[in-house]
Amino acid sequence: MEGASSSQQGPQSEIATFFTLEQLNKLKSHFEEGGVKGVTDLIKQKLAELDKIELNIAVTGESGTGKSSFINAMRGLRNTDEGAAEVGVTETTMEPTKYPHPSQPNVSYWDLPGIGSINFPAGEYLQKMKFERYDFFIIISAGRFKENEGKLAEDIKRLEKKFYFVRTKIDLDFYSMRMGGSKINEKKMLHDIRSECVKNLQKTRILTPPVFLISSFEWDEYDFNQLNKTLEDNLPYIKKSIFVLAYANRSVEIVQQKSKMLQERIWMSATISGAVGAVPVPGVSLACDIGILTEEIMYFRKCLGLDGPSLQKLANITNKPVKELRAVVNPSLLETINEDTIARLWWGATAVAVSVAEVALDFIPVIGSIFGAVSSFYMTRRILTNALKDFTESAVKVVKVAYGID
Ligand SMILES: Nc1nc2c(ncn2[C@@H]2O[C@H](COP(=O)(O)OP(=O)(O)O)[C@@H](O)[C@H]2O)c(=O)[nH]1
Ligand SMILES: [Mg+2]
Repeated sequence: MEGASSSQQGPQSEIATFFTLEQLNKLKSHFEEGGVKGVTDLIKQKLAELDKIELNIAVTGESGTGKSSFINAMRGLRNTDEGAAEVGVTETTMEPTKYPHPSQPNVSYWDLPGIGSINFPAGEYLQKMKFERYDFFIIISAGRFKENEGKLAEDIKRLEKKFYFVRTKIDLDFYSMRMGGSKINEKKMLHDIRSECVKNLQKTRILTPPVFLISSFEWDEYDFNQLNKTLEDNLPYIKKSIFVLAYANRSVEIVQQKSKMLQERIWMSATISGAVGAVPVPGVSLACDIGILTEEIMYFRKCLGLDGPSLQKLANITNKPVKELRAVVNPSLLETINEDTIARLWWGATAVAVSVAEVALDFIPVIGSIFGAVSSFYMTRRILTNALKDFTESAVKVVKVAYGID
């Protein structure tokens, strides 16, 4: 796939962590020279950097093709939800409009006016849209892709950005076919639509256009998951992490994927915990930075969709009373997170097996052995790991109830 693979920033060249190999080596040498202090500063820097990382996704296509609906779907919103982009309106602005993700505001979708609706030459379109702002482009059509859309992709490629073609409203194709009395061979129909899209685009210099067939109303059908997976796989690791954490809880796999991403932050929080603001937590024999703990735990809750607004959104999407979803969550996880919660849930008490993923990161044993078993590093990691486990378990139950999975 051309759009996807050209000028790849190479997630493979980075090991699967927030740090590059080079940065990990730097951490090691800093530790050897400056001890814990040197390492702590580097990690604080990295956490601050992670907070600032942005992902900006451009969505372009003519009015009526389903851009607004797509932008809503990608943000886990139905068209009628609060914060949703307005649907079914003719665009009046020639400026890109920004739509931040409701719970991951660093992830934004930008609604760009279609290239056909604009009065200046195609070559200027991307300049006018401030192309450098975007991590990649999604080119939308509800029918055949046209020559100017293929040309646009050529320009995007020339500017060393990635692009993906999304053909929306596939559900309508099936509906019409059914209404017309034809017997449906789903596979063949998708194959035919795809071939036609590809054939039209191949009239330009894009020889292997990445085309995805979707319905913005059916997030589990057609190529919706494949599109997300492809976008994810083509992002550098740090951006991938916020893209993944922004997923709506559509499946058990997604919950587990998010949980794994969150797991990777734990050792960083643990390393900086204990330096300042350490207070004894009831039921935990060691002082921990309660500020770091509660902040991180609340972040887990939000990312795993167990905060109030996220649960409500999932209830809306799946037509389930929110009460039914809340009923399968450990009630303490829904309350205010503080020292009492941590003590009550025994997060500090049970031993935690260090995950294979953590051991694989060869920096961890270094840090682990320095701080030793009786340190706030160890204790913070233990509490956060246990907390994450409980939130993940509850989130899995919620998804199963919401989507009726056994
Ligand atoms: N059936 C179906 N309708 C869609 C889909 N996407 C958008 N629509 C409808 O198409 C119309 C235009 O959608 P909108 O998102 O406003 O398109 P925009 O003008 O490109 O932003 C609205 O009536 C939507 O409800 C889809 O995937 N399936
Ligand atoms: Mg619109």
